[in-house]
Amino acid sequence: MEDDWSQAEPFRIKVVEPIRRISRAEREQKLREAGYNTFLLRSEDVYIDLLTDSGTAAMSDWQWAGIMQGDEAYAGSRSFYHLQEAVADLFGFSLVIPTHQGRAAENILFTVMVKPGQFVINNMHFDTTKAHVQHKNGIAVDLPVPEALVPTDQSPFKGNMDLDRLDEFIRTHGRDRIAMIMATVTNNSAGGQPVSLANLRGIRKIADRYGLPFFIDACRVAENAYFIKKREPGYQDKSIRQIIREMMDTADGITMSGKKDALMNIGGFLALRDGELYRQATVWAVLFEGFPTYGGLAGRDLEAMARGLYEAADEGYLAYRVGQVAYLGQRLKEAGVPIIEPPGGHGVYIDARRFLPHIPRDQFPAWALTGELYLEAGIRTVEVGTVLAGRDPATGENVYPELDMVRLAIPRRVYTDRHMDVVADAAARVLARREEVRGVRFTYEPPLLRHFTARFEPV
Ligand code: PM9
Repeated sequence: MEDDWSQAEPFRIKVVEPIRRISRAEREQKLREAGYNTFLLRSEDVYIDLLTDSGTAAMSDWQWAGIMQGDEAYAGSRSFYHLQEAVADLFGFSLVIPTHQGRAAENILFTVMVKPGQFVINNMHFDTTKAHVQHKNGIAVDLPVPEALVPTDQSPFKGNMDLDRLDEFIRTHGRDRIAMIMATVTNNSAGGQPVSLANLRGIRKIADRYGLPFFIDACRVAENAYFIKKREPGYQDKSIRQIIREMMDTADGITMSGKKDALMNIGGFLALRDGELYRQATVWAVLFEGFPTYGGLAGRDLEAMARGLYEAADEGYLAYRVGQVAYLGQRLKEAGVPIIEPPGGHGVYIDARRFLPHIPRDQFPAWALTGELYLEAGIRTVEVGTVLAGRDPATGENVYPELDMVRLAIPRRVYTDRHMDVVADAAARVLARREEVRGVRFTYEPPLLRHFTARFEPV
């Protein structure tokens, strides 16, 4: 029953936020005004907002009650200790530094651990993680398994790191050139695909062989644990909380964006085992984020985050959550929309080169598709493709990634499956008239992180 994605949402809706769909003519105008960039649309002009699953969750009544009970002391607030207890209880780390969001935990960790010229090896870095490595003059290396880049490959753990390449990379470059190994669970840049416990244990073994630290980017840890329970032999009868703990036991610490699997609208933390590392990290935490018991957050945020961590580790919630993503994936597949298979934990990714084969890569098919989905039904999505990949600094040429994708990221506990039907039907209608869809070209291209503020026009 828990497995069945047709089961209804495991909550009643107590508060609603009205949304509206503006007319097609208005959407055309808004998209033109936004330079054909969905980041530059106002959310009130969006009907179904699948831009990100980050910071967009609906909090529960228990979390809202925690907001009222937050202890707003500058130092040593009760709510900090509640967060610390939750992290110790669920993840097994006794040392916690709250941060205003996930990338701030990355900033502190890499400031302490990455020396100029050192590598950080990840299954696949998320953009902010990579940027923070580079900001410390480190070099970010991705070592995904090959199947991660094959859209129709049905392997259960396409988020895994390639362990052979990991070992070879360390041997080639020498352990002193490696600052740390990291695993991102689930692997967002590869379509929200999970990492197996066998893979995490394999990374730990290699880390131990060379005496290297191993950290987990844990922002979607609960969704990843659900996939382990469903797909990895030997875990069917373990609870989500047991699996989360086994995952965490492989690592020296984690960075966490509370905006994902802590069901928060803001917040994050760094969690560690080692007292000396913690002491070094707190120095930078004070400088970047604030006193180490509040870390850029209000007591009420700490309280709600502690509660959100427990709620996200609930198996019934996860069955609904991952089930809703699977439901959208299934509906899209039935309509003939090419997607990255199997669907990941937090969203469905459309394979835009197969969707729009007539649009050349330098006219950004995935970007063009984000505009069409907005025009068709007011749906906001995001490109994870050539525009995001940017240019090669040496040649100035576009970097063409293996996959040009459109991400449909589903906010947690926000939309019903009826909304998912609207999304699937709209994508099917665009597919039916895909020959009409044109590519786009830049009218303004910023030099860095171009996807956020670039402007385009149809070719
Ligand atoms: N991820 C996302 O939409 C939000 C920011 S970009 C629009 O997927 C991983 C795996 C992430 C992530 C954010 C962060 C940073 C770290 N790791 O956004 O700083 O997916 O809380 O987390 C976004 P913060």
